[in-house]
Amino acid sequence: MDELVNRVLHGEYRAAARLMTLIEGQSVEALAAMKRLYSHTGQAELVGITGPPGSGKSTLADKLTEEFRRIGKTVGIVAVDPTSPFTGGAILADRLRMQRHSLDPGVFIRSMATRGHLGGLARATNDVVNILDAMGKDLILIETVGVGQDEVEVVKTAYTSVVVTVPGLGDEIQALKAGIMEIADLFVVNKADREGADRTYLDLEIMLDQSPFKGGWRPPIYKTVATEGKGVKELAEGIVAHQAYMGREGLRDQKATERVRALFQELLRECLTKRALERISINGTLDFLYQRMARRELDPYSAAEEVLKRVGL
Ligand SMILES: Nc1nc2c(ncn2[C@@H]2O[C@H](COP(=O)(O)OP(=O)(O)O)[C@@H](O)[C@H]2O)c(=O)[nH]1
Ligand SMILES: [Mg+2]
Repeated sequence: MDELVNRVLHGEYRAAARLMTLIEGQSVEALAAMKRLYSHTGQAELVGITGPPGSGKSTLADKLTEEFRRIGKTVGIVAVDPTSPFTGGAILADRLRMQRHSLDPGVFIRSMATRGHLGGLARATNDVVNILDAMGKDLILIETVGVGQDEVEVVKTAYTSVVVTVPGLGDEIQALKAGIMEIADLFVVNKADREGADRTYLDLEIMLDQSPFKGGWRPPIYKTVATEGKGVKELAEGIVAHQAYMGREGLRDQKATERVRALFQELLRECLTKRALERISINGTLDFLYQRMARRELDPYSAAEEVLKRVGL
């Protein structure tokens, strides 16, 4: 494991991929490695890219990567997309995009399996982000579909959040408004080659006019055609400007603390639950307990309190 950690710290691609696989499999050794890597994290810029499926997030991430490579930054991409089944077309397109960068040692791309994370997707994503950070990647793009709570949690951990929309999503913008709208630092109207882009742009402008925005930053809106790379340079500049703003105002440190708080609480929840359940299970199962609750011989409220007492809390 020491060897693996050292190789990750030297930015070795295969070692990082191996550790990420161990993390996804919840291995105990992986946890030991994460402990050792932690002090080497904190340098990377974290950029979340969220929006509905098919809005062009992956294409944008790909083109942004090109742009950031041009200015000499190394890039990590973490793609979290529960709507992309492994057999689906989107993954195929993602694979092709990944291949384009596969010869560039300055780029590392990882797709997260969205199922089977005992510790939660947000936790696993955080670990992968930390590995990329420890590897020395300057910028980490985190692509998620803005659907579930899990994905929102993931985006919240980024220092800069880009929300992607496309023309003709009138209702969707309303929905966005309620949820991830408030976390957007930059907006993108992608597929600006399609009809209605100006309208969507205007809708967003109006919405921004009506909402009190955070501090001194009014989220700018960019029109892009990701497939052609149009508007991507401006978007990259906008991201850099936001990073500078965050640093200047001390907001980056604030976000970093928030990120650590979320990670710590998630870990604590995970450890406590695991230990407590182990303590009360018989032959590795809790079925007897659930059956008693189902028969109404025991109520789950008292049972939860009883468990805490037994672990000394
Ligand atoms: N017309 C047009 N198509 C685009 C644009 N950006 C992406 N696409 C296409 O939209 C589809 C979904 O893109 P993808 O990046 O996989 O979306 P994601 O699901 O948000 O990651 C792909 O077929 C892209 O080629 C754009 O600006 N204009
Ligand atoms: Mg995608």
